[in-house]
This record gives sequence, C-alpha cells and structure tokens, in this order.
Amino acid sequence: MKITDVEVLVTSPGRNFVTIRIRTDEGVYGIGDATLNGRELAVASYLRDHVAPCLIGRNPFQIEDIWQYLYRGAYWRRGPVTMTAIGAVDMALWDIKGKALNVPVYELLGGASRNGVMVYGHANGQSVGEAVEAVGRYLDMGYKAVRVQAGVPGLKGTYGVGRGELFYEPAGEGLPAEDAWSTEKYLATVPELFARVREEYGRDVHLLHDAHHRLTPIEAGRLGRELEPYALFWLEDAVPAEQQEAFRIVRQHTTTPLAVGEIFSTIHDATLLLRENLIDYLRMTVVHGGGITHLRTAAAYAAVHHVRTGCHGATDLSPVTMAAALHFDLSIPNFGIQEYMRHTAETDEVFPHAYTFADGYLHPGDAPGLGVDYRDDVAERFPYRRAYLPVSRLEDGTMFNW
Ligand code: EZ4
Ligand code: CO
Repeated sequence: MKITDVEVLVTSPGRNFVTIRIRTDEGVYGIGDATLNGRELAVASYLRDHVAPCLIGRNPFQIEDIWQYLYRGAYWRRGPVTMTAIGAVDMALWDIKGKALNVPVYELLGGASRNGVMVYGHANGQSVGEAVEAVGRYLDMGYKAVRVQAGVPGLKGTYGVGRGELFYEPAGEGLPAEDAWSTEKYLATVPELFARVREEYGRDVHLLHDAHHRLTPIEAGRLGRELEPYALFWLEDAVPAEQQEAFRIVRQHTTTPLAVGEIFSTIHDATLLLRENLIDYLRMTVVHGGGITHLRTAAAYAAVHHVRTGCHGATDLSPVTMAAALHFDLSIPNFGIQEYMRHTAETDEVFPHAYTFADGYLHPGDAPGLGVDYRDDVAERFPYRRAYLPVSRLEDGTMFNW
C-alpha cells in the first residue's frame, strides 16, 4: 500500500477545524485532526507545504517509521505546531491501518482494557448559584464526573464560563477579546463554590476544577489546601508548567490531586513532573501531543510513576481527536478520565462518528479505524473565519496568563 494524496481541509462549523486526509493507492483513506486553536493556518501550511510532499509514495502501515521521520527529520524538534502536524498524520495512519485490517483502532493498541471511558462534562455559571444548578443538569444526563467553574464577581469574562448550557467556547471571531483577572477575587470564590456543590449533591460525584495557569505555586498550594474538604478528583493547571519544579511547592502544601499537560507537546515537557511524582494526572492528548504513537510513550512513562491519564477534550479538539483519544483511553492500563465537551450539531454533521455516550461513559464504537468521517459537502458550507482565544489582563492593565 502506498500514500498517493494528502489533503489539508479547513472548515468552521461553529469554530475552526483543520483536518488531514491521507489517501492510498488501494482506495483506503484515513483522517486526522490538526487543529491548534487560534493558530490553525500555521499547522495547515506546515502540513500542506512541508509534510505532504514527504509522505507521497510511503507505506502508510509504517506508522512508527513515519513518526520518527517527521520528528527527527525536521531537525527542529518539538513545539506545538510541529507536534500537532505530526499528531494529525499519525491519527490518519492508525485510521488507515484499522480500516485496511477491518478492526477498530483500539484492537491494534492491545484491545479493550475496560468497558467504557469515564468522561467529565463542564458545568459552569456566571454565579455560584448558576454553576451549582448546572452540575445538576450534568448529573441528570448521567455524568459521573463534572468540572465546575463559576464567574468571579467584579471580573469581566472569567475562564470556563460559557454563554450556552453545553457549549463553552472560549475562542471568538475577530481580534482577541480581553478578559480581566484578579487572583484575590478568584481565590475568594472557589472554596465556596465547591462547598455548595458538595452540600447539594453529596460525595458520590467526581468534581474537577481548572485554574487555567493563573496561580503562583504558593497560591496554588493555598487553593489546593482549602479545597481538600471537598475531595476533588483534580485541580488542573494550577500553575503554568514551563517550570516543572514549581509543582514541588504546590505538592508540599496540598493533597488535592493535580493534573497538568493539555498544552504539552512531548513527554519531555513532563519528565521531571513524573520522575518526582509531582502530579497525579497527565493531560496530554493525541492532537497536540504527537499522535497516538507518542501518547503511548507518554502514558507508559506516566504509568511507571503512578500517574494516570486525563486527556484534554475541549471543543477545539475535533471529533477525530475525540475518537482517537477514546481508542487510546480504552486500551491503556493507566487511564484516569477523559474530558468531554460536546461539539455543536454543525460540527457533528461535518464529522459523523461512531462514538457514543451512555451513563457517564463514552465508547469509541466498533467501526474499523477511528470510526469518524469527514463530509466535504457539509464542510464546504462553513468557510474558515479568523478567530482567537482571549487574552487576560490584571485590573491595572498588566498582561497576564489567559
Ligand atoms: O482553554 O481548549 O480544560 N480545558 C481547557 C480548554 C482550553 C482550550 C484552549 O484551546 O483548558 O478550555
Ligand atoms: Co484545561
């Protein structure tokens, strides 16, 4: 089998997605997600202009060799644009192999290790009261785990607080929106939020929270400690993780489990975190972490250090990534939880998929390959629109972390 064509497809069914489709001389094709939120066209160009010409004529069954060729061969290793591009190619190759052999990808990865993949949804509200109510709606839908975020009084545009009920979508058209941030105001609301949620719904639900890279190590230690009575499943992105050593301080001050890694590009972003047991969940995912091939390396390294996975699964990760993550999650021994933000109906129409939700669990389905397709006829109705994630400033105007 030989690769004959590589297409890079850009569509915007409610938000932008970049997709790669790799065709072969035997008629089998595979698709992969190449979406990097707010920087989509950089990856599209990387794939179209630099990667596609090198793939033509190769044997798509040589997934590992092609991964090494793109990683080592670029000379310029790592980085989100490169690793997203490699991730997209890798997904498409696993899809091709599954379809050619007529098995779902999880069978190629060692087979199912569990019946389904526990997912968490995003409950949020402008106020603590609204967020508490939103948790109830997720429990009614069968979720066993819920992430909870509430607006911070006095701040414009808090991370994690959406406009609709199910579709939190931070990216917006036009130039980047500007949010305001105050750590003092934020820290004053979060413990109350979780106290209210536990009071209302009891102990029998996993609760998660995302601090989204906003805290210093000592502030994160304080928040983690104050949340201990509410027994969170995890506190996510407590501090920005460029400096892995910072997690030593957080760890010294709290037993709240810690998750990090949605913006990591390779396992090298997490080696110290894992070696020193500084985290509990690794959030790298297929699209931004170099594909299924590299995520297997990352998960294996994590397993040695008692760390489980908690793959990123926001709306900017397309249904192709969601499917790839589910095949991966189903197969590995140290799966923890999977984030699941539902896509809009338009997105699901562009990407018909075999995965299904029931009783708080997703299952990738048993269609050959990844079980996701791409409908050109629908995609063409939604041309690319420039969009950005927001930026964030302190109340005095200082640029901060979004
Ligand atoms: O901000 O995916 O846990 N989920 C998140 C997401 C990220 C977006 C960025 O593109 O942190 O909401
Ligand atoms: Co996050």
